[in-house]
Amino acid sequence: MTPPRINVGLVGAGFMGKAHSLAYAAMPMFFWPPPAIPRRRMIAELNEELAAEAAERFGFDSSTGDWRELVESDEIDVVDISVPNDAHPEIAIAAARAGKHVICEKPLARTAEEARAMYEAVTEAGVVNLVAFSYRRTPAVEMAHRLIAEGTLGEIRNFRGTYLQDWSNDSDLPLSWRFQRDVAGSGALGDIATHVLDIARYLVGEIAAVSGLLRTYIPDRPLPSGQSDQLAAAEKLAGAPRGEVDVDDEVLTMLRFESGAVGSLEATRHAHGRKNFLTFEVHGDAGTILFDYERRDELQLYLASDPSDRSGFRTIFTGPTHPYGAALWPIPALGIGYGETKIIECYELMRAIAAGGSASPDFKDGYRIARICEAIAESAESGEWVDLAPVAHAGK
Ligand code: SOE
Repeated sequence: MTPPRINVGLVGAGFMGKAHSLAYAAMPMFFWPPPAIPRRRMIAELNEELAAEAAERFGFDSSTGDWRELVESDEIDVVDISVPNDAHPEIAIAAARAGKHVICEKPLARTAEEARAMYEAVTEAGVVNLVAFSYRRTPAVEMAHRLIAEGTLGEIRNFRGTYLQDWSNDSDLPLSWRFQRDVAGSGALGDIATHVLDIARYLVGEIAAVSGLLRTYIPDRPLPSGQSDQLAAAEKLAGAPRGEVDVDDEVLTMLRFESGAVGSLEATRHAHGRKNFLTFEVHGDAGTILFDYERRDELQLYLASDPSDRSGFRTIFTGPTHPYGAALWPIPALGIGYGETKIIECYELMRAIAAGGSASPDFKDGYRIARICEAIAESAESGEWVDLAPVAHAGK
């Protein structure tokens, strides 16, 4: 059977554009025969010149300086949104209305209201939709999901998650879009805590209530050059003028799950020494698992049933016998990278499209996570717990 070709239109050629382009090119090399072969058909960027260069670099057949041309093109089957958060709703809703399947980088949107409109548009159009929370694709994380689903840990009691980075510590780092509410929607909350929320929901289930805390450590930053030159000229200021940081640098929250389990989550981009420290620890009444993304080929498992004189955490190195392992590398602990998690994400997207099915996490998940984030911010403001009502199905 010749796998179907699926024409991809990618909007954005930055950090995520690179990761997604790699995934479209490499996926069939790993998953053969693939459910479908993604074709890098068209790429869009801010202008024709940037787009043409990106097409050359990332191997796309054509390019445009206007994402609307890409969304409207009959040649495109799936639209990939890899641009800053404020552009997600307009592109996703236009793509859905044009009958295109949609993959969107996380967080889905700046607000729950925007995320809801995106969820409704893809539901109405009946297109496949996926939010790019790719850390759950790590084989060790998928193995954790399998162990929990099989009951190996027994009844789940507690989820403890972290996502710690330190790249924001330099107070002279410019005021990029990630520090501006207008563009990003929030700071560490939307940018990295959402990754942990996705994994918490995937491993333990739906979150029913939160009690949050937010902090901003660096209240202002130098304006990016374009803006600073105009301002400096206008105000004849010595040195770079600074702009206000109106988002959080750190978020902590307690969690209550619908299952009765409890949990906690911490995320910051200000933890000196922590680079991409996404971790979780899950306690059940029969055992515990630990995962640390900085040691992503490993999963730590403790079983309470082990005899006391030989009980302890065992290290499971992921390899060919683990989730997605047969398609990846033939030797355990050979080293899974960020690229492979995006390749697996691409495989799942193509599988859903080829089967006419649905992908996960989808826009409903993205909307739910946006609501959880708003509840955390609301709770941080009031100092009270905030309950979350179940998500009503779109269109209802
Ligand atoms: C920055 O914090 C960032 O690039 C996030 O935006 C990504 O989602 C994460 O995967 C790596 O760190």
